[in-house]
Amino acid sequence: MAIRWFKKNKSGDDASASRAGEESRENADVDSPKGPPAAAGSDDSAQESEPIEPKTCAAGDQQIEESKSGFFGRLRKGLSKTREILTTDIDDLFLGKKELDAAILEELEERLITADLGVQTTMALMEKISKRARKISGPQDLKAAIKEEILSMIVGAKPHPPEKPASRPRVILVLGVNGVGKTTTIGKLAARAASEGQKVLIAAADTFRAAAIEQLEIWAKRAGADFVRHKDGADPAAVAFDSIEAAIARDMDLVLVDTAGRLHTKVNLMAELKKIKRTIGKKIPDAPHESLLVLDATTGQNALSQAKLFHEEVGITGLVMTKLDGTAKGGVVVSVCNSMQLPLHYIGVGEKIDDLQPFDPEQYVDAIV
Ligand SMILES: Nc1nc2c(ncn2[C@@H]2O[C@H](COP(=O)(O)OP(=O)(O)OP(=O)(O)O)[C@@H](O)[C@H]2O)c(=O)[nH]1
Ligand SMILES: [Mg+2]
Repeated sequence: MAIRWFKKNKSGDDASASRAGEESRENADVDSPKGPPAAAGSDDSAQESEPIEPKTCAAGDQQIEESKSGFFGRLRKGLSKTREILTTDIDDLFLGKKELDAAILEELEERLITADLGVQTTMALMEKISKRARKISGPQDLKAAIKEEILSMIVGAKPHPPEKPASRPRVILVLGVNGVGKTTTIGKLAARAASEGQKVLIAAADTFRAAAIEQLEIWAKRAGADFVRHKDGADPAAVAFDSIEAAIARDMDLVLVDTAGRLHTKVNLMAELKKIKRTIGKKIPDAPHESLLVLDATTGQNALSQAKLFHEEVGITGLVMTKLDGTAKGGVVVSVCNSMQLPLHYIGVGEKIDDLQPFDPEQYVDAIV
């Protein structure tokens, strides 16, 4: 059933995958003329590109306003399209009958795939629901069963409070394909940390895209974070290196490193990320303490393949899922959590500075079912 549906719709998936790739640095190269020359066989090229005097921004001019219920309200609203697909008319499905029969199961299966749970996760969920079928009588039972089984699939992705790193500052490297929301997420994370009293420094290691540095600097100002940049086209590893050095000198608590969007299939761009990681590790041996992969929920199942490939290539420690506001593809969270053994640290539900919250599996299930 699901396979038949999947085949029918696969052409659509491919289209979204190639859309995600279109804007990527398809032809960019680690040693492309856009970047500075890399030193032969050495990561110490990090020191070669010309630094511009790091700037310090004024202390936090924006407070994070949030209340749990307020955020849940926004989460529910943002995920209303997903919820509609999953649960609307479940009552109608049972029309005149009490038992969960094959026709209802087939309809449910189609809904799970439409909400972007992916074929594998849908199959696993259907198996669990089918096993409980005899005990399900009526729509409320079915909704409760879906809720429970989805929760069991995503609860493992609940993030644990970060361990205190052996060394300060804590360094978080942020990566992902083009346009997923890396820079925005860094701005939001910086604001959260600053509002908790942490001293935050943001490193502009996306030196590739025009205006990327200015965009990040605006976020740094809003969050009240320090900001370290080089010239456009500089070696991103050099920016990372100087940022860590500045953060140590200024006794910072947290360094957030922005990187250029890159397609997960481009070997040379993955090599560039590995170099950034190695360079950071030269200054602080156990850093980066986190390599956060940002995924855009609206890309649906493509987000899952990004997660798999980035993890294989550079080793990520956790995930952030953005753009859950207004998407009908909220099921991708279930799919990613079920398939990847990684914590989902944050979810983004809007473009504003306080539109980022720690992932809470119970809340998430309540918002989609
Ligand atoms: N609706 C919504 N939009 C978001 C969210 N997060 C980011 N965006 C928007 O997505 C767009 C891209 O965000 P960026 O932060 O620039 O993405 P990026 O990954 O840094 O992009 P590149 O640096 O070009 O690879 C911007 O218009 C953001 O406002 C979110 O949670 N919800
Ligand atoms: Mg960016």
